[in-house]
Amino acid sequence: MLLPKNRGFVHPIASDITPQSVFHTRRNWVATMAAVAALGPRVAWPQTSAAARGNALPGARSTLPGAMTMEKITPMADATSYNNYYEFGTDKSDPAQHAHTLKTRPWTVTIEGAVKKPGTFGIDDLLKLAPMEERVYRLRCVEGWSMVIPWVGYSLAELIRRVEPTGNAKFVQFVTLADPAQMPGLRSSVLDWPYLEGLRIDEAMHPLALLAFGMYGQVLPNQNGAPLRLVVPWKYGFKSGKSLVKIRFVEQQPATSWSLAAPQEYGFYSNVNPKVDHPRWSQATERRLGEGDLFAKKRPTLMFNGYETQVGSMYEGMDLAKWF
Ligand SMILES: Nc1nc2c(c(=O)[nH]1)N[C@H]1C(S)=C(S)[C@@H](COP(=O)(O)O)O[C@H]1N2
Ligand SMILES: [Mo]
Repeated sequence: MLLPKNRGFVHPIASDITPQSVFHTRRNWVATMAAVAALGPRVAWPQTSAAARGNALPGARSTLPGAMTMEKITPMADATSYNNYYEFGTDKSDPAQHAHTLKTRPWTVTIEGAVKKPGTFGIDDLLKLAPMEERVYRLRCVEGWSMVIPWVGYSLAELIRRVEPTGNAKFVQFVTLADPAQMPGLRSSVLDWPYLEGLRIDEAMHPLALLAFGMYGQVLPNQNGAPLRLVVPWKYGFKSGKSLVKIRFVEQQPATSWSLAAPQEYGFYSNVNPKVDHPRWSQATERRLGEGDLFAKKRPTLMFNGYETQVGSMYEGMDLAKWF
């Protein structure tokens, strides 16, 4: 593993992060409830003007255990305007403001390393690789906010099986786009670019690990990781790399951008765990985007973000305080 470099990076402290409840008003509430009521028992989400502009990308409702929480879906306007995509700036409003410069066609994803069938795949072929499913997942950022999103995509395992990993493929590294011409945030050295993430091979093969192409029935907005991203719902949000361009199968635990920037704060595993606090933020509770005002009660954070039944066995015998 590479040695971490100290670049004097200081992640914003909790009080520096504008609570989303202040960032947005409750303007979406009435529209949300009206839309939910109108659509009946099927998965429903607020239809906003932003929603109306996107290109449709429907998915069949997933039957995978854990893939359909009954919790209230976060308004699309909140999920698309308050998020992290550091290649477009470090403020929560930067991705929505600046990600329009991202060009999502042509787009390829290169698969390399310990696989029998390496290659470069075009985005339109990847879209046809497996049937699109709609999965409603919680995603929790280590900063303490969470959301419930109807993603559209298929299990990353569908792609992995087709490239036939060899016995040396113990880990998977994800490399995302780093093009200074499209991404103003690359001028900052806040992270090592390209943004790197990684999973152990069994985690990457877990059916809940989603290769997402859309959300809310539409292709992904740029700020949410177009044209394709990972969604690993039992891990902190930063494990879900956006705008993937390369997937590498490797024998050793790969480098990841957040661990390189601050290894004492961001471990390789980063499973959501209310009992293991981040050095500067409690992980015991969370605020749900789009829900209530500043004084709204926080929700308790669940072990593995509520996916313990599905993923817990992968970590049996591991000291999760050590392997955080
Ligand atoms: N390429 C890239 N991917 C990224 C990030 C990033 O800065 N760059 N931020 C991560 C973090 S910290 C979170 S919480 C989620 C946010 O995802 P969202 O847009 O669905 O809210 O994206 C993750 N993926
Ligand atoms: Mo995050």
